Amino acid sequence: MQTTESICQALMKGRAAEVKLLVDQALQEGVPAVKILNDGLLQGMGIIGDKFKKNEVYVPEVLIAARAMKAGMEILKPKLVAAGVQPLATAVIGTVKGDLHDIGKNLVGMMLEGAGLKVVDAGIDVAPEKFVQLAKDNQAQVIGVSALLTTTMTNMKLVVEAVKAAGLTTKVMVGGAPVTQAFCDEIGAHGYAADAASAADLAKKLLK
Ligand code: B1M
Repeated sequence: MQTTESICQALMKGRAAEVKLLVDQALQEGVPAVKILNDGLLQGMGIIGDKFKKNEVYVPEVLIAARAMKAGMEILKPKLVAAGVQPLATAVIGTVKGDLHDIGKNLVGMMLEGAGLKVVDAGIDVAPEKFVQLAKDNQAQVIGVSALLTTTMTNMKLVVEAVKAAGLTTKVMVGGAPVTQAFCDEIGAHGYAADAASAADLAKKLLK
């Protein structure tokens, strides 16, 4: 088995220490950093994302896979930077104003990173102006807004309006338990995803 395939397998099992060792081994073998990223780490995270969508794995498996990816990235990141590899795009994510739930939002962030995006996490209870400011500061192509409460999801509309008012072309995607495609359409957001793995697919689609 190629080392990148072993990295993919170890990541899917959430074996962070093994992923670290294998990434190091692949680098020693002269495998290019970008190949290790694409065929090892991102491949593994992509498979976990698909399994998550099909309910073949659940939140804990995604969390430990993401932790393993992070461990591999610690070794790989300096090599990628040295090789001039750029992230696919930048996404600012956060939970909408008034809302303190962040477990789903964090999962979305992990899946976006797993899809090759740089993620700027604005945190929870994020005001529309803060989303806009961070999008500007980081030249983000995507803003991801999460809401878990029927009382706070309405604040997503304010984010869409603030982005428009600032003249940004940044795409706004929304999600969270009470959010639906119909609500997304109603507030004029660019896209809705039902789960974290679909959010990563959606972000890539919105970038095209
Ligand atoms: Co809260 N809470 N909570 N809570 N809480 C819910 C959401 C609730 C449904 C519970 C219930 O009554 N059955 C209910 C909302 C009712 C409603 O509005 N319809 C509720 C309530 C009422 C409240 C408080 C008002 C309670 C109170 O104080 N009286 C309060 C509000 C505080 C505030 O935010 N201002 C409150 C507080 C809390 C805690 C702080 C205790 C805690 C949050 C801890 C934390 O997040 N760090 C909490 C929790 C844990 C929950 C439940 C139990 C679990 C939420 C969760 O993390 N789910 C929840 C009940 C439930 O869902 N069973 C509940 C797991 C997570 C992985 O799923 O976040 O849906 P989820 O994310 C999914 C998708 O939605 C999607 O991807 C994820 C998975 O792939 N997704 C996106 C999420 N964001 C996305 C963004 C995207 C795309 C997809 O694109 C950008």
